[in-house]
Amino acid sequence: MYEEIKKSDPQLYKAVKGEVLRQQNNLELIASENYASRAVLEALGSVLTNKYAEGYPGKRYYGGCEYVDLAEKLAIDRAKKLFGAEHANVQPHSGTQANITAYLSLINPGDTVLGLNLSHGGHLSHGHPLNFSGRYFKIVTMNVHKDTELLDYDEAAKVIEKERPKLIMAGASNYSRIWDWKRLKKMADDWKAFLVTDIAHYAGLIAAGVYPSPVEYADVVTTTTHKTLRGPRGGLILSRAPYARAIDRTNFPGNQGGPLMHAIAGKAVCFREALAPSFRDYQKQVIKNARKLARELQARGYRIVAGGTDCHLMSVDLRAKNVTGKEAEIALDKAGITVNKNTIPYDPQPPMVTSGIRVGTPAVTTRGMKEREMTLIAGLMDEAIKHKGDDKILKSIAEKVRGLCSGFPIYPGFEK
Ligand code: DSN
Repeated sequence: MYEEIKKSDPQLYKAVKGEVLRQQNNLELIASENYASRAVLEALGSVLTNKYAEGYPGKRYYGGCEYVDLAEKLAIDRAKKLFGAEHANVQPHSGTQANITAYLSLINPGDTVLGLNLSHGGHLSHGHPLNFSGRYFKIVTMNVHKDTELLDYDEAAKVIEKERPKLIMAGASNYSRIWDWKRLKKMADDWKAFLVTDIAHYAGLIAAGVYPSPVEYADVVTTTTHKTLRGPRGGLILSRAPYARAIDRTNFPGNQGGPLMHAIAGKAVCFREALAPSFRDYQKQVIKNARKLARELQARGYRIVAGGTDCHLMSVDLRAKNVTGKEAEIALDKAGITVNKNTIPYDPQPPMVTSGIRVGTPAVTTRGMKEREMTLIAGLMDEAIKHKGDDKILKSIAEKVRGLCSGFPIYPGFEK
């Protein structure tokens, strides 16, 4: 595999080959990562990358678009069918760009936006002061309740009444329980705010019908296509029909230039895969695995934020183990287990240290792991965290991880 790169660019080949082996030999527990299918990879590596196609199918600024039009139409139709949406724009290069388009289609710079507190599970593009969202909009936040660690809807309602946001941005990159989309829609309607839901993390679960969909409630829904949805890296916007024109014009020419046609082809492949019955089985297993992993970690003395999970991820509070998120991330990395440090709600530690790690099961489930392996993984994680200062033990755990992973090949043949 990768013969041309190997021949022409040995330096880069090292990076590509190294990454193939890292993915195969390590346990990937980063909640936002997954392994795209070979068909998705083929689309991404296709000649569609050569084509400029500013505009939309049938209305382009370049000639020669008949085949990329076909790809984009397939992606649009499949996305609409998959999520039951009235309109789909498949051009956003990323989730953040989808969010830029969503905001600027509905409100103006300077307007007030309500988003989930970043350290309670929110996302940079929902109002971080250094992000465009925090720079161009006045951000007010919703929080999780200190005791339950569930979204505090009553407090959010009070914030809405006081601050009158023009737009509510609901969604998270680290919230393990169910969002009450219907309640949020009512709260938005009460004060004539738009409801945008960013389902980047839950998209695959929602497409499979194993997590509630906001599509019937939200004015606009944004997502990435590469997390639980298991497609190519990229973004997607779904909306009600009346917003279609504003969304399309804001995304192009408002926010992006030429669409990445190879990525759009990859999205078409991914949406077709997600429409297949086997995708539902996969997503059910993702949740079963996450719940099992949470229980196994709890049994080993780890506290799971909000008491458990209803989706693909969980936040693990490490304070009882006297370990920071940063230390755990480093130790686990040395043991071949990849996670990211993450603040827990009301975290006493700063964001570069944190008291927690975020753990997710989409990637390990794609490679075929089930509940039995979740028990093994919890044990390996615990062993690594306990021996965080002992590189020799961490190396021996990495060997065990490698042994476990060898039974679950991801892309057989890629390593040759
Ligand atoms: N970086 C993504 C995540 O890890 O959740 C969000 O953009």
